[in-house]
Amino acid sequence: MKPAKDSSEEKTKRHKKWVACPLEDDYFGDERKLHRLERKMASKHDRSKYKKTDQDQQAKLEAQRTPKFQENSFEKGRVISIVSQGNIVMSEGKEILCTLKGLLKKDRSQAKNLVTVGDFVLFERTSEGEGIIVHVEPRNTILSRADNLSRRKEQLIASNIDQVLITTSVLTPPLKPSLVDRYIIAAQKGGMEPIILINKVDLLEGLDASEDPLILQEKELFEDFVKGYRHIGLRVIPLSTITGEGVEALHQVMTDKSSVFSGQSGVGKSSLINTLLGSSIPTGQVVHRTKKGAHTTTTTRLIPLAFGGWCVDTPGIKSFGVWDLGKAELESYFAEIYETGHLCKYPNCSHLHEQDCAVQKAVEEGKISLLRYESYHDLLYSISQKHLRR
Ligand SMILES: Nc1nc2c(ncn2[C@@H]2O[C@H](COP(=O)(O)OP(=O)(O)OP(=O)(O)O)[C@@H](O)[C@H]2O)c(=O)[nH]1
Ligand SMILES: [Mg+2]
Ligand SMILES: [Zn+2]
Repeated sequence: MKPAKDSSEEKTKRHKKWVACPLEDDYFGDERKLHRLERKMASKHDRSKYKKTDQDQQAKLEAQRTPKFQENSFEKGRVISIVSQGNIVMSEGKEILCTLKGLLKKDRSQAKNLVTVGDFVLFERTSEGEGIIVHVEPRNTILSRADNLSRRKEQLIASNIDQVLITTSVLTPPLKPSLVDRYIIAAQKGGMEPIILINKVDLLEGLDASEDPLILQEKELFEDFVKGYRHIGLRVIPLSTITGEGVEALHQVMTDKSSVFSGQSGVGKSSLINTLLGSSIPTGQVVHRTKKGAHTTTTTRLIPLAFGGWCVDTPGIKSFGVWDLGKAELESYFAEIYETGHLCKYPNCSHLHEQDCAVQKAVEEGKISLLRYESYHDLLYSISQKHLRR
């Protein structure tokens, strides 16, 4: 997402756009209720365009929202974690527990959380260890997703970050290319570089690995994935916290950068951070039956790196829907498919079953990754279904 766009029209539009993820626990809201809500919102915004009193009110709010910097009564800091008691702001090496100034809360219609980890803020100190956030600096980059429950709001994960370390694993939990593609899009939309980490590769090499059909199948998927995603210029790092494979490469990638680890529960985000930093963040077991993690990390936290830079550990996500994604935009994130599509016989070719489809031909010839092709259709399907899934 680009930094906050403020026009009321833009805000109304936002409420309509999200792309569901098939992994999500199904939640189907009441469509009629939603339409009512949307109409109400639209009329509210329309009125404010015309009524002078509303305009004055808006201007007054805006003025109150922007603190008077020349007064110098505010201190600068960075939100490093959000806990149930409030926001932890790091300022000059100290942690200050901050609440949000009431006026900032009025923006809540736009995003589920108003302040996110990584935000640079101004705060007013109320006591030695406590304060009130009065202003959030414009964000350079932002990682967000469609809010899990209402799906009408944007959920901010972290801000002012250089790169998203899309963390995945093999076997427990298994590699899911279409989830990776959702992350790639979210990272690029938010202005960050996506880097793919595939953890637990040790599980593909064990003694039983050559006989177990499940492991052989996953290994083939892993190899196709690495080849296909590197082919389109993405960085893919196979890793293992057990053998140490890839850890040095990860160290280099993270040095002097801000990175956010994000991915499903149980893939080993906290384990990787512990291996890199020698820290002891709690890690959890993967449930044998479901091959899912136990949601061990519960709060997002920005951690300073002794070798330069920052990293963010995040709780494992249950689902990941890309916020505000349309069909035309989706194509731009699958450039290899879009460009080859110009050669198809039919201009509006869906690349699914048509004759003389250049995309299907390229997939058969191995020029376009089958995994990327499947992801593309999966996302396209989600976009077309979004009105049903609200
Ligand atoms: N075989 C193998 N297991 C690993 C590796 N890295 C981590 N694990 C195990 O995977 C499990 C989950 O690790 P965590 O670091 O808690 O995973 P997480 O992604 O932080 O999970 P959440 O905090 O729930 O989101 C733990 O039992 C780790 O010991 C690895 O490279 N190989
Ligand atoms: Mg964790
Ligand atoms: Zn085609």
